[in-house]
Amino acid sequence: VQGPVTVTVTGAAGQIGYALLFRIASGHLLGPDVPVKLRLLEITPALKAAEGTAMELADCAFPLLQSVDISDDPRVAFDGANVALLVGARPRTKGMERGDLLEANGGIFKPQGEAINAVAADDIKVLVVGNPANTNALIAQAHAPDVPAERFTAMTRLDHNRAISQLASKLDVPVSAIKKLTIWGNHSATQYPDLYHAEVNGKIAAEQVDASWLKDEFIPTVAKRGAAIIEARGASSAASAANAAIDHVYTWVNGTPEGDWTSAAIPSDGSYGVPEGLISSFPVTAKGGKFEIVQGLEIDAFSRERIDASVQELAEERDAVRQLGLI
Ligand code: NAX
Repeated sequence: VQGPVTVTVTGAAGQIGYALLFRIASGHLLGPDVPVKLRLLEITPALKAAEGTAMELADCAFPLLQSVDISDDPRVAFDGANVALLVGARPRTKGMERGDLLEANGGIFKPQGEAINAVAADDIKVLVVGNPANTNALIAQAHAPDVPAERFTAMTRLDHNRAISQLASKLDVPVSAIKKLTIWGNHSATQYPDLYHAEVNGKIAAEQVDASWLKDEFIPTVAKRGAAIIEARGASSAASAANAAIDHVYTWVNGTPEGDWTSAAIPSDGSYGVPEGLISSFPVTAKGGKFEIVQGLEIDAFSRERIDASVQELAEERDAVRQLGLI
């Protein structure tokens, strides 16, 4: 029997937080036998709302949930954390330039990185969900020099799951028939969902769809799905984002199945021409609590162009935060 795992969730009173916490507490993040201690980090004005969520968590009487603590101080909230889900971020508001957005998020992810460095457990694993997720992860990582760089990751699992679902629906197959899908690059509109290595019942997906569907429908539908959800729901993706965060961490801790891989934004080691250090999405396997980039895939000209465009955007974001002194 494993001891309790301390999980810190930032932005805990937000809509993703509300969809996420109950699933963590019921054992979906780590497994059905792993007790959990929750730490919720919120900004001061949202502490009361976080208390309300904590009351509801108590009312679920989850057998695995050992404690819930709430704080507005990162040094308290990340103390002893084994897993950190960085969900709270500063959204882009009207008239905000990219520089303003990056700077505002620097004000959040720099102190959080410092606190993780100072007080988190030695085995801390960090998933950044709050946008711009890849670059926010880079900022946090830059301020946690004592934590191995590969422990900082950003979420493209929602894009991955969206792509699987779109493909399954197009080919009228169950989602379980689809393997080896990859999201490359940034969690943004430039992301590249790759069907040239994905398999449907063991056959290459790109060979089973029209080239025009792949290029003109599939890729933009996946990339713009977030906007379509906002249009329909009147609010951004919450339960599906929480579900993807659960999937990301569960896979990281418990491994990928044989014969399959997943997508996660992790620090590049230079693979596939992605500059070392950029936190970019790759095809990854997980084993023994570590992600590894799938090696040796052939990249055709169509894919190369799209991967390069998204990676270029990541490099520009990195340069912008560097100029702002955030990394
Ligand atoms: P909400 O606005 O509902 O909640 C955000 C919460 O974060 C708020 O309660 C706020 O008080 C809190 N917060 C702000 N600054 C904080 C700080 N310094 N410390 C702790 N908490 C802080 O947003 P929600 O819909 O939950 O989305 C959260 C983030 O996820 C956004 O940045 C959003 O863009 C991002 N998303 C990322 C996705 C991905 O695939 N990577 C998809 C879904 C989502 O859009």
